[in-house]
Formats: sequence, C-alpha cells, structure tokens
Amino acid sequence: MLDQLHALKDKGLRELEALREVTQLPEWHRQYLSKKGELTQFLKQLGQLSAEERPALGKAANEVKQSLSEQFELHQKQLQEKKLNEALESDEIDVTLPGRPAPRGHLHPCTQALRRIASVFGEMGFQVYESPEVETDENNFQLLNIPSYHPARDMWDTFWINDEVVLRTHTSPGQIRAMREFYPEPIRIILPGKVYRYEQITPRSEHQFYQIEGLAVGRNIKMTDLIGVITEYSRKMYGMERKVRIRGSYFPFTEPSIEVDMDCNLCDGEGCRVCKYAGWLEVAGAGMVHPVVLKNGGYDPEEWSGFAFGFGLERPIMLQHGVEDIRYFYGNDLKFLHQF
Ligand code: FA5
Repeated sequence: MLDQLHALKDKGLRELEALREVTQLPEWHRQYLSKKGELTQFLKQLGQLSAEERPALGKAANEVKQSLSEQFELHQKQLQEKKLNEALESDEIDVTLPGRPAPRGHLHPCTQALRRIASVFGEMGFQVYESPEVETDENNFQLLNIPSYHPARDMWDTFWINDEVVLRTHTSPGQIRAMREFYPEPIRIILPGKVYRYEQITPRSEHQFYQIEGLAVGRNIKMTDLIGVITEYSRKMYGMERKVRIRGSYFPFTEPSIEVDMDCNLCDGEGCRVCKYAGWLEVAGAGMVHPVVLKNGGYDPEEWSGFAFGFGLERPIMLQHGVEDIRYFYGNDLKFLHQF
C-alpha cells in the first residue's frame, strides 16, 4: 500500500507540473485533494489495515497530502504571476505605471483676501451682504446724493448699459439696498464685489477692481466707532507695523468724510510710481452716512446715525506682497498667480 501511496503522489505531482493554465487547477484539486479525490479514497482504505500497519501508513498518507497541498499552492502562485505578466506585456495599458498627478489649482489672491477680510469683519459682528454689479443710475448716484448735474459724477464715470442702467462704479449703492431691506433694524454689514470705471489704466488704477463696502447704522454711532473699526481691521489684516493715516475728504454721501491711506512699503515711504511719489497709498474712502442717504434708505436721521467705508481690494494686496502693477491681477499670468 505504501507503494500505491507513493505512486499516487508521483502521479499527482507530475500532472500538477504539466498544468500550464490557472483554469486547469480546480480540476486537479478536485481529482486529488477534494473529499471525493483519490487521496481521500485511499485514506478510507486504512480502516481495513491491521492496528500495527495503520499508524505508519496513516503518517505517510498525511505527509503525501501535505506535500501535494504545498505543491499545489506553489504552482498556483506561479501560474497566477505568469498570467499577470503576460497580461501586462500584451496590454497597452500598464497598470503598474505611476499615475499622472492632477495639477491642483488654488484661489486667486483677490479671493483669498476677500475671504480673510470677511472673516476679520465677521469677528467684529459684520455680516456679508451681496448686491448686484449692474445697477440703476438712481441707486449708483441719485439716492447717494449725486444728482445728474453733480460734478462728482465725472470722478465715477462708468460703462453705461442704457440711460438709466450702469455697471456700478462703487459698492456704495448696496448701502441703499441694504437699508431698504433691513429697516427698521440696526445694520452691520460688509458688501464685497466688483466695480467698474471709465478709467485711465495705470500701475495703480484698473477699469475693474474689487471694493469692500462697510455700513453700520444704529443709534448713537459716531466717527470714533468708524476709526476704531478701520484701525482694528488694518491691524488684524496687515499687522501692527503697518501705518494707517486718516485725512479729511469729501464724498457726497458721507458727512463728514475721510480718506484712509496706508504707508507704501514698495518704496518704504521714499516715493514710487504706485504711491505717486507720496509715500502713502489711498486705500479707502469713508465717513458718517449723510442724512439724505439715511432718509433715502428709510431711516430717520434724527434718530439714527451710521458710518460707511469703501476699500479698494487690490491696492492693499499690492502693498502687502510688493506687487508693482495692478494689471497683474487680471493678466491671467500663471507665473504671477502661482506666487500666492
Ligand atoms: C468710493 O468709491 C466711495 N464709494 C468710497 C466710500 C464708501 C466713501 C463709503 C465713503 C463711504 P473712491 O473712488 O475713492 O471712493 O474709491 C475707494 C477706493 O477704491 C480707493 O481708496 C482705492 O483704494 C480704490 N480704487 C479707486 N479707484 C481705483 C482704481 N481705478 N483701481 C483700483 N482701485 C481703485
């Protein structure tokens, strides 16, 4: 019987070696190692042996079973590897090559700054309010105390859609929309967005740029509140070392009016093209909301007061990052944009 057993082993191994395809393996396994396989059938005969013969033959049979199982797994692994290699060689797509990295974009420097600004003002309790870029002459000018004959219109000439509709020249018309929407509640909002001007393009002036309007309306709001908010904002945004200068100014929709300048770090105050050789760059207009504008928004100026400001977005970024020409922001040059 021992001879029979060894013959079974030799036959199994020989046949296993001869197999060339993975698909042939289950049949071999069924024939030799399954419950109905030849080895199991052989083991069943052990019961007929005498008690002396049985242990030696049982042991030998188990060794054969183990050997066949090991060889089966080894051969299976080899055939699977062979199949994979053949597939890789014959296939046009090599799945083992590293993938092409997808280039990751990032936010435009203006969008990054807008988000940061919204968060800094958010900490001071200001909500973001959005208003349209295409505006009526009435909102953009008339209700802001700029009638059709007013000389201030020259400063803010823009692109006209028709006689009554313009691309807004500033974010200030949003003040009227917000007041009419929020009345009679107090207001604390910022209005970020694009504005358009009929403008001579220079290193510091574009014909389209971003502004961030701010508006606070309430009882007892004073100029000192405005200056406090602007100072806090500049420090949080640009650091304590940035100098801010406040000058008296004029806007038809604020009274009194101020302008806010930042020291020019492009030239360290020496004077350059961007700051027009002044050492300071004008970054915002502001003031106390004019009583006529409050009234146009629905608020009684005897009871209510408010402040408003309008920042340009690009100029402070120019100062912060040493950008020498505002045109870079809209030139779509990736060499510029990748730096932010
Ligand atoms: C205004 O637009 C007023 N609406 C601001 C305001 C709001 C005053 C609320 C009072 C109350 P001004 O035209 O100065 O003001 O523009 C405000 C800021 O926009 C400027 O300080 C400057 O930083 C920026 N700015 C103006 N023109 C340009 C331009 N052509 N290119 C880039 N930035 C500009």
